[in-house]
Amino acid sequence: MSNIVVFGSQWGDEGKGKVVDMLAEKADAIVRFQGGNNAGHTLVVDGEQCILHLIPSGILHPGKQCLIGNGVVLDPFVFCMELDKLAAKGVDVSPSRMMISKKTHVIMPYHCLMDGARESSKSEDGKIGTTGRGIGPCYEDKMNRCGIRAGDFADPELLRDKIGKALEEKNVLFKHLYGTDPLDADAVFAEVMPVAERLVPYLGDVSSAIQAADSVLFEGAQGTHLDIDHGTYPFVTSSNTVTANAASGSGCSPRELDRIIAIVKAYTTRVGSGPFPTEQLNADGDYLQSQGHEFGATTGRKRRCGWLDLVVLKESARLNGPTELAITKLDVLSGLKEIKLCTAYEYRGETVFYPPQEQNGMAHVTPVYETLPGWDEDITGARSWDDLPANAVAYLKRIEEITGVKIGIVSVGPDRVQTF
Ligand code: 2SA
Ligand code: GDP
Ligand code: MG
Repeated sequence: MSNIVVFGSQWGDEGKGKVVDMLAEKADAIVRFQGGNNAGHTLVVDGEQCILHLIPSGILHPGKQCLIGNGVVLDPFVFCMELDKLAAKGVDVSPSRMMISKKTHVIMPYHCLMDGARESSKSEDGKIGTTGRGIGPCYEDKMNRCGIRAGDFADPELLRDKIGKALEEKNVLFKHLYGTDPLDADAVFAEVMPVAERLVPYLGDVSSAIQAADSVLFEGAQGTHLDIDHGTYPFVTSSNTVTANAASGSGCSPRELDRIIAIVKAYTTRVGSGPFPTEQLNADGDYLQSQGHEFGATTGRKRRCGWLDLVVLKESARLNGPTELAITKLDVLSGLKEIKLCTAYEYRGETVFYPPQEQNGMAHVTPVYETLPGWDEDITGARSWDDLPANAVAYLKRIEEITGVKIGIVSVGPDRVQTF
């Protein structure tokens, strides 16, 4: 088997976790390469649900190596909690099968406070709607070259020194801009040290581990339109979510990426603020939300819902170069009389086929729809194309036709086996 990248082609929550879990059976190693515990990746095996935030979605397959790449931002408290939860279920989470890159940046308690303080200080229409997990502030420190890396956990003296330096500037902001109490470096150090010590045995060279494996699964988080460069800026996350980052976020060459799977939810959802051209603030949106159980897997927020947007998908195809599409949640569309597909936008008097690149351009487009007939049948038991109603097949074929990318995987329910 070759190396595979799995990425989200919309605004996240396309069902990446399920697909990664399914493909992990044939991989040697599964690696997260960006984002942090803002992610919520849901796996369902034999009817039992497991939501992972940091640990790669291959963990339920015994013996597979799970790697956290340098491009991730890791909250050590959440990592330890996730370890404990999995261990309690009898899953092996020992360092023999799990590794954190020494270069991975660490989300510190002050990053979470900063995330919350920033959001609270913004006006309603300026709020990003972050998950509040300290993701943005941690990436800021990385870019500002004052971040704490997982490797620093093995050197308490260095760690204490870096916490002190980081707080010099942050405490000014806390005190004078956000009106909160400044933090004491010794107290932060004392709070972090127990989890830091627990993480030391997991530290390693992820880049070399990838090189040594025969087949690696790269697990993307969030989605292409939340990408810091290519998403609906500023309503984006703080990392590159596109496939190119699978290489730099884990320490391998782009030439190692063989197969690229775009995860596409059969409709669109978005959680948090920002433009969403095909959003349906009506009975159709409510139907998708309730049938799809669309709630944030990390924060529990209700997800916004709307029709499938092929302009968004075509842009994702252009940016990520998928070799195939995996269509998920097709079953959720059952029962709709008609299904709409957005094929273009009207923007400033013109018909456009790619998202406008001006800030807020996406907030001023009008979707152009094609309407297809729906189907009534319950398709959760379908295990091949032949089991699908003709209208469901026609819907999928139209997606292939417009995106120009073949469908390789279809998912018709949350369980690992509800796939063909
Ligand atoms: P952040 O916290 O700085 O990354 O937030 C910035 C924006 O990115 C969005 N974002 C997400 N969107 C969809 N799913 C995500 N994961 C969770 C899930 C979300 C949840 O699996 O459902 O539980 O709310 C995710 N993570 C970040 C976020 O909503 C902001 O718009
Ligand atoms: P991720 O972040 O991309 O891994 O996706 P999430 O786990 O946040 O959200 C996807 C949700 O849809 C989860 O609750 C999954 O269990 C569920 N899911 C995945 N595939 C399917 C499917 O084909 N049908 C249905 N009904 N649910 C699915
Ligand atoms: Mg999710």
